[in-house]
Amino acid sequence: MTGASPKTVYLKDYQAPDFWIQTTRLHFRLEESYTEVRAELQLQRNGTHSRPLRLHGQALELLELQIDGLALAEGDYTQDEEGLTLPQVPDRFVLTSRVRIEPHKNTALEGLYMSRGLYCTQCEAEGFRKITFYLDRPDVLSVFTTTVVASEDFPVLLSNGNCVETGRNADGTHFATWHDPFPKPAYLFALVAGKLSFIEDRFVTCSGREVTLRIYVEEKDLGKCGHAMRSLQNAMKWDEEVYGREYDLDIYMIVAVDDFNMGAMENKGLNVFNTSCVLADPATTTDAGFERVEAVVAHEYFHNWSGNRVTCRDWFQLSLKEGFTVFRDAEFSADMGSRTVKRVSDVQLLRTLQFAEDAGPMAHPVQPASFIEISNFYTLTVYEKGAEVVRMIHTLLGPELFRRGTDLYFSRHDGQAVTIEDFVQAMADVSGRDFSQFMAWYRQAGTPVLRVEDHYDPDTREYRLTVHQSCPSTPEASAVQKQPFHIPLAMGLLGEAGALRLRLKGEEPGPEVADNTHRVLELRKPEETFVFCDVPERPVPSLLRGFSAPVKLLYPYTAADLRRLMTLDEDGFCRWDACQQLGLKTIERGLVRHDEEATDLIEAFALILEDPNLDPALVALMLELPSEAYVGEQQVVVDVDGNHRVRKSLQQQIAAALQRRFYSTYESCHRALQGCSEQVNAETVALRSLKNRALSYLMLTDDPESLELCRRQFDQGGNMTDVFAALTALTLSERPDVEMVREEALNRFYQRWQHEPLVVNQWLAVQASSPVIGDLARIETLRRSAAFDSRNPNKVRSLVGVFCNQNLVHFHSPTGSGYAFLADEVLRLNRQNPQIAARLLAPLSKWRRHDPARQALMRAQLQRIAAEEKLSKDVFEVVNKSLVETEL
Ligand code: B3K
Ligand code: ZN
Repeated sequence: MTGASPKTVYLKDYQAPDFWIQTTRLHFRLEESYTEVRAELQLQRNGTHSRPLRLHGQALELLELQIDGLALAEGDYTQDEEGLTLPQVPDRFVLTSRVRIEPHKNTALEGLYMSRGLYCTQCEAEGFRKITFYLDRPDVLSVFTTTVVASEDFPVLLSNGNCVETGRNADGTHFATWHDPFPKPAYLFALVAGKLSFIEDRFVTCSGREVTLRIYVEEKDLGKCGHAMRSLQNAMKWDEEVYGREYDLDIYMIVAVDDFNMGAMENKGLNVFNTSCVLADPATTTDAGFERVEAVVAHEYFHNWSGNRVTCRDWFQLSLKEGFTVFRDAEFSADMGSRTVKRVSDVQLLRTLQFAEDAGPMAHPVQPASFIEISNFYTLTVYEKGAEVVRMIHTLLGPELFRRGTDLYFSRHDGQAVTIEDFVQAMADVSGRDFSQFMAWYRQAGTPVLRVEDHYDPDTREYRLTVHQSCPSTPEASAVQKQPFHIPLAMGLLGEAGALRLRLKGEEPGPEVADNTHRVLELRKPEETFVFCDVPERPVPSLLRGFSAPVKLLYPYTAADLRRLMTLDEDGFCRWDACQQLGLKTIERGLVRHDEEATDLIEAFALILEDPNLDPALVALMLELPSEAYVGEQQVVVDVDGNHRVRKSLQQQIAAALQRRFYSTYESCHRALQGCSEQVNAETVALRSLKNRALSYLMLTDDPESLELCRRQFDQGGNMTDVFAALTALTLSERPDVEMVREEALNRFYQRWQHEPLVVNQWLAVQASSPVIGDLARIETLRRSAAFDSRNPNKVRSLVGVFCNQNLVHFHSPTGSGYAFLADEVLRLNRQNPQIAARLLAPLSKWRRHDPARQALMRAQLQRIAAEEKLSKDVFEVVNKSLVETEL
């Protein structure tokens, strides 16, 4: 990197804007090779200062500038790479600018760009400044009126709000004018223009207003929009019922585009979505894909209140909208499907990837104190840990008070740009509770560790539970500097026959205590002891029920304790986690002993497979051994090869020992699914997940019959979930008889689906993630093939991202070839699409967790990137923070 280093921005330096923009009138002329943007801004000085007007603006060719209709001369302003300065302006005036931009050349997919012939925008966080000169900060809210002019080659012209006028011009172009009555920050602006078809439906709100709902896609995809539309309607209804939130415009539009840096964007009234989060059809989309569409559609819809009506004061408050909205969408998904399954999959994500982020060089608090490039802070910490923090508030207050808190928050701050503190204050005001210690969750990075000890005294029948909390050092603070967290610890006690009643010492044995088998203990000090009375036998503690806090919990469970939890606990999450812990213990023993037998696991899994009361979807999850990533996350030095070897050996033992049971499970699920293979509902999804778990184990045996079964499922599967599960099983099997079948299946799959980009992505990902076939040679071949397109983020994620994050043995090849491959990719993307480049870097940034030989190789690649001449701010920040000398 040469030239000046990019600047760090600090939360403590926040200052209110010098000017407000009351109204914004935009006029876009979309020409063949460029776009002209005219902006008319009604500005107003904020206060009585005499500071200059400083507007953001990047890569804009300034054509004209006027104040109150009078053209400015060159000496009246200065322009630099970041924007425009006007030293002397009136207190209230209209600023008109005309600029030229080049959407066709915009490969960063930020600002106004083109995706497959379609104009679209992405403005969050700071993309609007690539469209016109503006106060591109979330605390400047303005009423937007937007006119889009284009040739008839772009028949659909959309922007935020309601369409107020359309028409034709004398030169053969046409136009549409949109008006959004709700003041909004520029990051919520959107424009779309192109050839699009749509499906339309409606929603009648709780106050009886009719809202038009439209989903715009390419004509070929019209048949795949039904699920997104139903999800939207369900989300609208749910938000009215659960949060009392009603939609506010006459129309709600979703547009699907192929080239998009993330999942979707909540622009007011005009969401822009990655096709992967809109399109769903049983023939082309797996059940997981359906769930993702439902979750993302809901998430963006919920932002209309948590993010748009009440927005963020500055980008350090990002979790104000994202953490809260993820919590809202998670609860929605839980209500639509299985609560436990949703919780388990969220916890899996958190405990592997977010915990790793929290332990790495990019670790930051949910409310970061500083950043170089805000795009790097759309992280699992801000989103998922942020959602956990909101969930803890919900747990501490209970649902009724929490709802009163959100009601107060929305009504108090409607139309404002606020802070995380404002959100928590509303919760404090309705409950009278003190959240000052709780704020550490927002301000301290790192995953707290709870070490739990207990003692049972059969004479006094007292059971003592002692919890020690600590938090490791992270870049912003060392362990000793950290304040203890206020932690809700949901728990219960299990006797041999099931739940025991709970009475804490000092509590009267009143009626509330009589049936009480569940408690939320509140931890505040580094060490706390809770004494339970009248405990008839030595109990097994069921701790962190529902994953009540994003912490690592350490308690010395025996295999028998875990079996009790697995079979008897009232909490589905703890039952699942008991399986994970048993799996983890067994893998860890296997790493030391080499000949570890899976006996405990086999016995436990046999019990689970026979439990008629368990939801098949939960059974499927319980039968899955902890992922290599999760196992690695527990280790000081990740044992990449050992984890893979031991996990695989245990899986094979389980498969061999329970083969008959897996066949019968497969058969019974298969029978139950007959005639409904095209349906996607909670029941069929659950049955398929269990059936395919059984298939995956069966394919680890040598039995020829299982290969036949797999083949049949691949050939006949009436839906993508089954077909893809069969293909996945083929790519994970090391049996010699599989080889030919596998390559043939991969070829046929590609031939069949090559014109469906989203299916091709799955095809890339299944190969990229396979430790059996996904070596670097194959990845490079795929990268050069017609199936790949380096400008499309979905393709880059499916091939490069999946290889580097999920195919641990090959990415971490001792030759260092995987690291060099990733560095090449990052350097290429650094110029083309910095956001994606920086994101891809994550696995290299975790170099300190590896053995010395790998550390040296990973570090060398980071240094190679750091030496690049023109590093984007995005990549600069990740590379430099990763290389900083301080030991974590
Ligand atoms: N708010 C957007 C994310 C924007 C990312 C900008 N780099 C999607 C969402 O969280 O809903
Ligand atoms: Zn969001």
